[in-house]
Amino acid sequence: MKILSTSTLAPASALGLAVVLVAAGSSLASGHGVSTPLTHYVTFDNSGTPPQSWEWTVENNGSDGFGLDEAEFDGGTGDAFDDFGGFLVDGDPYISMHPEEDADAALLSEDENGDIHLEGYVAQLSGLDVSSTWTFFSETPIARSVATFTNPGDDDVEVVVDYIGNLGSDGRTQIVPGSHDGLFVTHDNDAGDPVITHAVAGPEYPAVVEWEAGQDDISARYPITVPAGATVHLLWFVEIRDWESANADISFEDALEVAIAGAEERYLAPSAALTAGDFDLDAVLNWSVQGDGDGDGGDGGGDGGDDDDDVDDVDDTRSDIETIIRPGYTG
Ligand SMILES: [Ca+2]
Ligand SMILES: [Ca+2]
Ligand SMILES: [Ca+2]
Ligand SMILES: [Ca+2]
Repeated sequence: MKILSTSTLAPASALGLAVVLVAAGSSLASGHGVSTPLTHYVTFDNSGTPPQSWEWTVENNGSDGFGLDEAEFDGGTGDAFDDFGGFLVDGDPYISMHPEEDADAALLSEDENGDIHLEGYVAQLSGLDVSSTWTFFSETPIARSVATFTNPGDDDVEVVVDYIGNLGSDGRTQIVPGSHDGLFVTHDNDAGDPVITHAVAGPEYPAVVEWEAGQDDISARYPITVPAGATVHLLWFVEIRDWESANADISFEDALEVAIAGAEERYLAPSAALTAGDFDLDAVLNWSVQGDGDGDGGDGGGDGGDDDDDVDDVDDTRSDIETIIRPGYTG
């Protein structure tokens, strides 16, 4: 059972899971997105064992784009981010604005799994129709963003997309590389912020990671080509992990170890559950997620189950992907 509220944290349900949405003036309709103003708070309250609740805050972060303002565990570690996970197209931030009201807003919906989606409104950037959808999973503190680029024109369009963000770990930031450069874990060296898993590209799309201790900015760069008339996507995951709190009986060191192991398990080949959504998996440029599972579970939007045959229109652009993560990004 999901409990929705526009004001305060709802009590945990008998089934142990509740989700609370806090956004002034918003309401939630099942099956259809409803426009909601930003800043938007998405809180999941899981009263399982151990009980845990966490909150994501989403907004238009100015020059850092439509992304996370913050994420934290109730009664646990906090300050995961200081504006994070937005993206730039040729240097211009993607911002979600209500088309008529010219105000910060996004479309809010909840799916049958209790996962929450915040779909940004389309903006025109570099000749492309650009949007972004954030998904917050109800079972695990994982956020996914899917950027969508549609080329309405008659000529191919080449752009550079920068996924950017700043971490709450500030000057204590440490990075632990995963098995490939699109996968890594960041932490604040035992100072009280959540351990964060970042997945910015699949193993088939090796990234160049550069990092210096003490830098808390992340940027991953994707030069992409959007063929005339085509739609392509970039996909990113970020996961927060609590440690040594009232609801997390795990040491910092163990949390870090679990985060690294979990990163390999979850994001080398993301599951159908993690990639479900109303977008074409075959058109994802920075991950090989088509053919995931048995071929029909990877797309909850109903248009991905039969797409394994039509990858040709975007496959050529994949070789253009080069991911660079560099410290010291200043926006
Ligand atoms: Ca902010
Ligand atoms: Ca913060
Ligand atoms: Ca901090
Ligand atoms: Ca910071």
